[in-house]
Amino acid sequence: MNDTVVTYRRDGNVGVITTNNPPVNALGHAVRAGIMAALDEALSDNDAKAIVVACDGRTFHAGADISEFGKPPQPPFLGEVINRLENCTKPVVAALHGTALGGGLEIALGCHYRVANAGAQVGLPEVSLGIIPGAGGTQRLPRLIGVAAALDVIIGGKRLKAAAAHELGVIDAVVEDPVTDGAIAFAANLIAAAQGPRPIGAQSVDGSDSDIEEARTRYARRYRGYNAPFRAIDAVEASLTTPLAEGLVLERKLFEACNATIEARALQYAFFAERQAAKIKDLPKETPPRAVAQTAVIGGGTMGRGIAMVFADAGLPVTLLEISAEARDATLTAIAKSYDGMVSRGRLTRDVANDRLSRITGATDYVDLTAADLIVEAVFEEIDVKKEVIARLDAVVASDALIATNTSYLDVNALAAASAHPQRVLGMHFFSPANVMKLLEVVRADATSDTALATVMPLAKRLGKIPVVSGVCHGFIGNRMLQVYQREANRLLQEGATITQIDKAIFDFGLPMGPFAVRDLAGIDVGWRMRKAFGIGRAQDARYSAVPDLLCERDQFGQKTGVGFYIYEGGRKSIGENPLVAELAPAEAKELGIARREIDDTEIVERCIFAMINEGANLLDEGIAQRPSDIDIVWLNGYGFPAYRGGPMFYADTVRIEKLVSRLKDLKKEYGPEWSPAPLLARLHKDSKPLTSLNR
Ligand code: 3H9
Repeated sequence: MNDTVVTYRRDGNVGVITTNNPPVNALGHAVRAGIMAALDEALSDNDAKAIVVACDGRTFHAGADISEFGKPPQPPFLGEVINRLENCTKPVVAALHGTALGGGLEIALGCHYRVANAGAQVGLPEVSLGIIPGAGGTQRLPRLIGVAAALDVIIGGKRLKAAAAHELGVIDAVVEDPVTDGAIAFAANLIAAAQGPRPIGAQSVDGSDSDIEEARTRYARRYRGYNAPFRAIDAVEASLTTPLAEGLVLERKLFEACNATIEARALQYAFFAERQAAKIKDLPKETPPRAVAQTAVIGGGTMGRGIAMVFADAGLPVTLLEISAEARDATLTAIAKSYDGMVSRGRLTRDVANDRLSRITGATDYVDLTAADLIVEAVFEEIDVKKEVIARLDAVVASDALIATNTSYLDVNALAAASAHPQRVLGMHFFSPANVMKLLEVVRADATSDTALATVMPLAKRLGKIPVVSGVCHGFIGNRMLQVYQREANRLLQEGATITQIDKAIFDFGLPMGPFAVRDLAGIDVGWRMRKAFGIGRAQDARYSAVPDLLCERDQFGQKTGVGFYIYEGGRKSIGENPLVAELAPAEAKELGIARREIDDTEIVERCIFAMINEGANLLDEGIAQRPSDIDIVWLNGYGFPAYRGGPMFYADTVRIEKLVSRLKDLKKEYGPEWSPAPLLARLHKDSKPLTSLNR
């Protein structure tokens, strides 16, 4: 097998080692063993005076094989392969294209010279997988480019494009395609100039303790709750004072300790979960997508504007329909202002911003949408308004054009029925701000065609989104779970906890904000209007908390009105709790006959998070979510669930289903049937299986 994964050939007096391990030339066991065998050949080939290490296919090695990390390691280890490359007596040149990441870059750093084509990128993304570079990256990169720049790559996750990598000295030359030929020519020049091996390990390190301390401070907030980034800083610190061989031993130790953490399991799980989410179980693989060349958005509110920018950013022309010329112009002005902001913050060049803006055309007449292949409606969250929009679209667009609704709660089946071609209707639930948030819930109505799904899932990736398919229910996957999470937060407030305590307990668990702070940010009125529209209140839930509604009745909507659960000064900065909340909550408890008491943080976290997990299990049983990992991807990318906990369903397994079910039963005794363990959890408990065993 090694023979076919890694091959050796000679081109003139250059030996060429080539890996071909699709899709990304991951450095699994066969590749490592193959490179070792090919090196034997290259070193014993007397006619080979230099060696090139290259890959076929779309990329140079994109890293170690992540799927091997949970299994017992099999020699040769990557570090051994790399040490052998570095110690080669013949000069070794790496030929980089695509994404030379993690172990891929480490291989290149073991080589004596590196060339890349213009499109290549290099990086060390290990901390995003809960580990540190484990094959020399923390020791060789600082030696090559200095500690400060290495920390940007290793901890900051900075990917360097070929030109930047060249400027920093990571690569020696940018060459024409095909890159392997460029590397062979580079090697031939080395031979001609009698240039020998040039191991990085022999170089000294440019940096100081203050670089290390600065990084510890700089990344403390970004990586709150994480382990790996700080162990990576420890490893880089060692490069300052220890010889390479010692540094490598320490790095390996830290790598192994990191790889044994829940954080590593969680982040590696999330890596594969994200890719799995793009796959729809019962969608025939060969279903051809519909071409999407022209898009349209209806409604220029916050969501509509953001969605139009998503299309424009991805290179798709988009027509934005508004109700009047004034509204259209105001929308286009607001979009131009958003791009201006990005330019002034240095996030885009003026040319790129202008290019994107030029793809957005305003319109006020449905006939201007005739050519659209995909139309996303983002009008007012009112079913009759949306039905009318869909019917009007039906009259002008091609009968197979796709119509997506950006609704957060409405019944997508009912909306699809407003079209004469319900198979073309689906939900595309973007999260706010649409041009920033990665998550896209793709809502599959009963009649939605395979073609519609086969079009939108890959399109989402092109748009830079992470798509997760959801069935139709109130709130789909994310917001349905959010509702029970908020329900529990409200109840804890009724029962005696303060909003500050609840928010802090959830923040300490790892979410970026607690449930009350989030609602103040998004606007408490959003949920209030939705509940009014759906008639949600005490009729369905005897312990329904009216506190948020009572605030809204006083026009206290959160940050935008300067007061919500908290009071704000100068817009976003909270200066303390709104005293009204501390009056309303006990009054409500009294009215409902609830005895107030001291509540500890463990109970707060358990009730908020376990309620959400139980609802997630119901979503699986109802077939709304395809697999537990899809739910995790929704919560990691749409709601800031701490990635080092893997998402609510992965987290449930770390708590253990047995403990979860037992706690749910206790809560049921105390609070009622809404705490009944989901039938799926009860079954898993009976069979002693984790939730993640259902991922496929
Ligand atoms: C590391 O190197 C540790 C070392 O320091 C030392 C250890 C001792 N392994 O993303 P895509 C699969 S840690 C296994 O859709 P794209 C992926 O699951 C590693 N499988 O393509 C998918 O499978 P499927 C450091 C991998 O073009 C298929 O390949 N490296 C790996 O959008 C296509 O992937 C990284 O963290 C892997 N390393 O993006 C890089 N990578 O088709 C991780 C991919 O069955 N990879 N697969 O769903 C990436 O960031 C992207 O895959 C990449 C391509 C940018 C390369």
